[in-house]
Amino acid sequence: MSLKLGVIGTGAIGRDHIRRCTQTLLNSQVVAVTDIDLEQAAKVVAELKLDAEVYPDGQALINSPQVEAVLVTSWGPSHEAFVLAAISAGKPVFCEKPLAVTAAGCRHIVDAEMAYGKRLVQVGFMRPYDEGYRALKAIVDSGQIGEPLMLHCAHRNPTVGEHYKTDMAITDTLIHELDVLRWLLNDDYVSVQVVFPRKSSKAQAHLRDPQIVLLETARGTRIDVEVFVNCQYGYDIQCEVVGETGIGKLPEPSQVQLRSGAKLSNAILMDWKDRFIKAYDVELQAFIDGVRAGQVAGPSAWDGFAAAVAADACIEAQGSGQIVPVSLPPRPAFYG
Ligand code: NAI
Ligand code: ISE
Repeated sequence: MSLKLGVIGTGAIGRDHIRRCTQTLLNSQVVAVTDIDLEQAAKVVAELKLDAEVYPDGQALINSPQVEAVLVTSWGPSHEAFVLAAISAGKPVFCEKPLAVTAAGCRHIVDAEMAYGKRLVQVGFMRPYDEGYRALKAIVDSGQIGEPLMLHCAHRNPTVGEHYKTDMAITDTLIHELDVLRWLLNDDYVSVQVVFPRKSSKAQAHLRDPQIVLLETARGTRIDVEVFVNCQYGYDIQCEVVGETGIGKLPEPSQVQLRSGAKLSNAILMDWKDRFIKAYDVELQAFIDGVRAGQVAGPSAWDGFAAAVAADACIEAQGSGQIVPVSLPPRPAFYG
């Protein structure tokens, strides 16, 4: 039997996840959708030829007996309330990042899930499902490059809209690195600092871009992440791990190498949807399979909380320019 899904938010990623659940993945069916823009929700149902009902709001969708599991793909500030409502209804919920926009919001979800007594929440951190990051982690875990000492990373977008503010470089963009690098190193952050290089003339007037985030982990590994969201040339994710005896680097997405017009070139992707397309497929299939098997796994509410604690410290560091401690409480046994 297919898992009956309800989707809250039919914007860019909501639509993309609905498409993959109905056209690419196995054992799922989208039976319910909603959006604050109900016309848009209805349009998505028509365009993707779904046999799905449009619900008036997220709460009604979560409470519907037709819906067995929920995908939350609305704007970040609405996530906390929808995830808490799904937990109250005892329904598994896949929530896009960020789990909540503050660490306090994520903590509410962690507490509610622990009180429920069983994992219901998977956070949409897809990079741990990416083949390249998995291959890099296998190298780090094998000890082949010795202990990781330093990481040099970059998260670059061609451009962003006027709505994008300086703090979103942390909550919307860096949040992926805050999750995947903890997972890659099996370590937690203890401090952060944010420095601002010369501003790009291509950046929006109100936006400080680029930024460099400096992280230190409990084992003393130092990480620099360049966040540059108006780099113009492409969507480019870089991660290099410098170990004691060698260096491991995230592979480039596979592209045809082109010899033409007296040039040797590789295309660079422009869109995050294409860069991580397989990882999104694998993470959502894992959620569907996990729910059907009665065991939700993957990035947990605790991982969402840990990333948010570091994100809160980064926002403080953006304002102060100082080194800010990251104080993550011990992981509860509930989260393994
Ligand atoms: P978007 O703006 O294209 O779509 C969001 C949709 O949610 C809009 O249609 C909006 O009307 C709807 N919405 C907002 N509040 C709502 C509410 N209370 N109830 C119902 N619908 C509501 O945004 P996008 O890019 O699709 O992002 C959505 C979420 O997914 C964000 O949290 C974002 O950070 C995350 N995201 C994650 C990605 C990833 O790589 N894992 C990639 C892109 C987005
Ligand atoms: C977007 O919201 C995402 O989550 C993408 O994965 C990210 O790389 C991009 O920079 C964000 O805007």
